[in-house]
Amino acid sequence: MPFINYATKSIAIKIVYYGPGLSGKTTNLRYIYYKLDSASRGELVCLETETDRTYFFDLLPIRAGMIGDFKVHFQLMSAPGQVFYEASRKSVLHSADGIVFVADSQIPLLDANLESFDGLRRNCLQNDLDLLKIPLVFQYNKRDLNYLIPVETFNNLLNPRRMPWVEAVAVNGVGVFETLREISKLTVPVVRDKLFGAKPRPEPDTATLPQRPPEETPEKAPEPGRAPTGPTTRVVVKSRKEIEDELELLSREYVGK
Ligand SMILES: Nc1nc2c(ncn2[C@@H]2O[C@H](COP(=O)(O)OP(=O)(O)OP(=O)(O)O)[C@@H](O)[C@H]2O)c(=O)[nH]1
Ligand SMILES: [Mg+2]
Repeated sequence: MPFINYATKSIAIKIVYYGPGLSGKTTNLRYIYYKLDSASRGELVCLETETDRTYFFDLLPIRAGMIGDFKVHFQLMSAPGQVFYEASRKSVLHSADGIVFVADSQIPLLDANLESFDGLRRNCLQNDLDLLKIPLVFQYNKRDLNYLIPVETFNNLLNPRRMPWVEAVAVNGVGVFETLREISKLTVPVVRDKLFGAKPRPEPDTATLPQRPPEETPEKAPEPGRAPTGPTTRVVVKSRKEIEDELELLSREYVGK
C-alpha cells in the first residue's frame, strides 16, 4: 500500500528491485541516480559490504509527476541477492507497490534465478502480497554477455502471465529506464485506484443517497493511519489516460538524458 501524506500532498510508491546476487539491481539504481539531475531525485543510499554487495538495501527516491494535486515519489529499493540475507529481503518487500525482478541472463545462473524467484513467492506470501496481482516487471539483464538464457525460456519459467519484460545491459544503461517506465505504467494506475478509485464516502444520512449499481464492488475502508478520516476530504484525480500520458512524457525525458 502506498504511503500517502495529506499534509504535504505527497504519495510514496515503493518499487522493489529483487533478484539473485550480482544480477545488477544496484547497478540499475546507480544508473538512474547518475542520469537524473538532483532536482528529480534524492540521494542514493547503499548499505553494502566492503565488496559492494548489498547487505540490507539500496534506496533511491525519485520524483515522478503528479496524481491530481499530489506529488508522486517513487522509493526505488533493491533487496540483497545473496542467499543468507533472507531476512533483509523479506523486510525490504514489506508494503511494496511494485516489483522488478532482475534476472541474470547467463546460462549457468538459471538455477539461481529460479531459486530467487521461489524466494520472492515465499516472501510475498509472508508479507501478504499477492504475486499474481502485484505490478511485476521482469528485467533480463546482462544481455551483453555470451551463452545467454533465451528470453522465451525465461518467460516460460518465470513469467507465464507474460507480464512486461525488458532485455537489459544495466551496466551501460540499456533497458534501465524502460524497466522503470514499465513498472510505473503498471503501478501508478493501481495506486491511484486503491487510493481514490472509490467515490467520496457518503454523509451520515445515507437514505438520501442514490442506489449503488449492483455490479459495482463495495468501497473498501481506508487502511488505518494511511487515509484521512474526515468525510469532507475530497481528492480530484486525473484519468488513467492522463496519468499514463504524463508517465510517457516523463520517461521520454529520462531516456533523452
Ligand atoms: N556484463 C555485465 N555486467 C553487469 C551488468 N549489470 C551489472 N553488471 C555487473 O554485475 C556486478 C553485480 O552488479 P550489482 O548491481 O552490484 O548486483 P546486485 O544485484 O546489486 O548484487 P547483490 O547486491 O549482491 O544482490 C557488477 O560488477 C556490475 O557491474 C550487465 O548488464 N552486464
Ligand atoms: Mg546490490
